Amino acid sequence: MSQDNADLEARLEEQDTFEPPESFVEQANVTDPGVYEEFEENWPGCWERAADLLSWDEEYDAVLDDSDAPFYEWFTNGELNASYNCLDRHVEDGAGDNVAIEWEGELGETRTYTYEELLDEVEDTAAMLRDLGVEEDDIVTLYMPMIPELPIAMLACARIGAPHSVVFAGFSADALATRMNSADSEYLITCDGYYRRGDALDHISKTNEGLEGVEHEVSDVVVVDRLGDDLDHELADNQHDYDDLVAEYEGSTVEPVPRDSEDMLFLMYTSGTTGQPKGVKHTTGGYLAYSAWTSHAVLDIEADDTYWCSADIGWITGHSYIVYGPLALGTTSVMYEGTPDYPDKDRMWEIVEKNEVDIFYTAPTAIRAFMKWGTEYPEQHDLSSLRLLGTVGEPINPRAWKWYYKHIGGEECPIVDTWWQTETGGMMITTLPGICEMKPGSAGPPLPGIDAQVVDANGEEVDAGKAGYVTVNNPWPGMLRTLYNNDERFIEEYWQEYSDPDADEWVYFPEDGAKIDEDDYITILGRVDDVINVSGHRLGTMEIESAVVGVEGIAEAAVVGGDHEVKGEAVYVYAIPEDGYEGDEELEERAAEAILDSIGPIAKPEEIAFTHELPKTRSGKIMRRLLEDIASGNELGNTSTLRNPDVVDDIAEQVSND
Ligand code: 6R9
Repeated sequence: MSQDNADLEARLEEQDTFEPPESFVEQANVTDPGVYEEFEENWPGCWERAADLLSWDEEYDAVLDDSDAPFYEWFTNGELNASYNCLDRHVEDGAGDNVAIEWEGELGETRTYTYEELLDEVEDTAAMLRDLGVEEDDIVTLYMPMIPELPIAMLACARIGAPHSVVFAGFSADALATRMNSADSEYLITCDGYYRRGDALDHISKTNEGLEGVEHEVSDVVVVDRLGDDLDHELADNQHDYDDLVAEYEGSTVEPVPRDSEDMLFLMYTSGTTGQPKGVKHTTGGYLAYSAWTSHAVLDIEADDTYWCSADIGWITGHSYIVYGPLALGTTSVMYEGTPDYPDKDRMWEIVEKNEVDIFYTAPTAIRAFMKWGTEYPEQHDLSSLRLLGTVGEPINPRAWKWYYKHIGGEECPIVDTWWQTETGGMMITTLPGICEMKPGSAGPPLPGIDAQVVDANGEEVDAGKAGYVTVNNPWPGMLRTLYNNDERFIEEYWQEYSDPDADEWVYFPEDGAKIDEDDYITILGRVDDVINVSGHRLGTMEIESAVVGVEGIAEAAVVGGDHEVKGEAVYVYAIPEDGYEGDEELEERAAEAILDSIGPIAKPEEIAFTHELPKTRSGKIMRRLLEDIASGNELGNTSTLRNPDVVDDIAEQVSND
């Protein structure tokens, strides 16, 4: 390392605040620091600013109706269509030739859709769905990887007022069945397979296995052919080849259906404390306004930008910040099918250079992997087109933040560390890149109009520097409206903890721990429930536990998250064999297999340790904290409150030996 470089590294290491670069501020979408006050003084009217980014078929009467809190309604009696807002209006405005989606296939092929072309495809698919019998409010399940047919199908559903429920393609057959059953969904769009590191993966067999677990009749399954001759498969009677079928509707005109602002746009299942995934319901007006507003204010997206969010559309980040937000603003959204290290570890930077990407939004787990691979990969490419970087999904450690800032942003791009959730629909806590100073490791202040704070167990705000829990006092347009078919659980999960229903005071509890500093910057510490965050993906430990105890020969299991250098957290399983069984390799394999079958490869355990007992408190509760410390290799605290302190050493020894 040269002396200059060494000086620079040393300076960066010590620096803990960063001003937004002048060159960025000069062109930013939001630059007036008065925006915070403006939103506060004119709340909830301030949210008109978000609604104004959309085209409404029918003006709304009121911004917010809180008469049945916490079942809030936004932009009441307004009418609009999400697909119209993401497509037609740009074409009508003369921007039909602008690129909407720039797709990069894993094998190096590309597909480019202008707004006009995307609209055509969406209309054809919408006509096809309608002819299959899909009616307004029917839930259509989309079980697809990162291929253009996925956003096309989402927008086609939105066009005819059929909510979609996207199931992440990496999820298992069981996960597909659970979600289709819960949503009572009779239509499915899937694909034959897809590529991972050059290999063709079979997706249709997994789909068919999942369909066997669907309890109601599935009317139609449409299968996209991604693999061509790379996979032979037979279509069942109710299954159709997507290309053949959609070809029959080429050139169709399908008028966008005006939807009430509060009509459901989509369902998205996410993990919670108990076993069953939660069906988070998002609506048309509030969600779209909020994803567009945050794309504008935080990601600084403009129509002539090329913007790339490297998330998968199967997660909320892809919904809000690959599809709905960016397309509502008429920008070019890059979509990458594959893995960051195929064919080589510079793939991401090659895509940035080739497409002259202006804005790049990714996850800390990816940044940690880039960092591990080394600076030579980004250095092979010209990244000077970049003007803003973002991260989401989990806390980013200051070292990874600084690496991203220096080696990807060339110290010229602000970084937005955006905290939010499937349930919030869009970003909640983050700096505004044209206004705020950045503090690596801290997400920043709540966005204008978002009344978030850090409180103790009694709901009192904690002092600067003390740890507590994030809560949000005001509703916001992008919030979930309920859990599908389960209003009761909606209240229990998010509102019970800190609200005072008698006083009609409602406080949203996201179940994250945090600290706040004297400038109101919030540092997120992680989940406080039984959810772990593996590579930015939320996994319920209970779901994994129930898969493991379902294995013949396993009596009891505890699943916890342990620290992991790249993934942030990794899955650790502690299990007790039943009498007559050995905790041997075979049992370990069966446990791993059960997790793969019930959730998918993202939940692959880092370690499965067998033990004759689990550490329990005197009241019989499993001491998860202790298991987490063992998994993370931390020093173990006091174990004297345990009923069975000896077991801890046994387990720790086993884990460290592996
Ligand atoms: C968007 C998304 C939500 C959970 C959330 C929190 C964690 C997300 C974060 C972050 C620290 C950030 N999380 N962003 N933690 N800093 N910038 O990830 O949604 O999959 O529902 O996960 O992710 O723990 O509660 P989702």
